[in-house]
Amino acid sequence: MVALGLPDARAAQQQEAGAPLIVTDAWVRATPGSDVASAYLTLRNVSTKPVTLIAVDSSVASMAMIHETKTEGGISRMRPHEQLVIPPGKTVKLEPGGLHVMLHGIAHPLAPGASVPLVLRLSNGTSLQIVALVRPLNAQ
Ligand SMILES: [Cu+2]
Repeated sequence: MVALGLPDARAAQQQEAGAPLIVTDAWVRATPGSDVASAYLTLRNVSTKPVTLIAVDSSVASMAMIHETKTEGGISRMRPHEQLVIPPGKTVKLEPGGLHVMLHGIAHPLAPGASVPLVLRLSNGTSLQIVALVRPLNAQ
């Protein structure tokens, strides 16, 4: 399990041994004056079966959803992305301009350097607890 509150990006990589997913580079964009934030992470499926991410929770947000940003006709829109399937041996990146975890109803502003706990719920009934680090508003 994860030791929450570690002031280090490596905290995001601490998880149960034998988990089918390796999560790296988990971060959240700082939210000055907003109760909504985007979280980004890299998911690598190290198992031999597809892994399906069905939901995300965070104790700092009242709701978290997987979103996808798509640009159509020059207009950028976000849509809920119900399930995220990571094929065996593949890596899926949630990054700015594409897939992300939308955190809604954030109780306190997230300042750069803060830690955000995330729980990734998988379709096999297991979940992964990770920690994302808050990066400045202009982080890429
Ligand atoms: Cu979004």
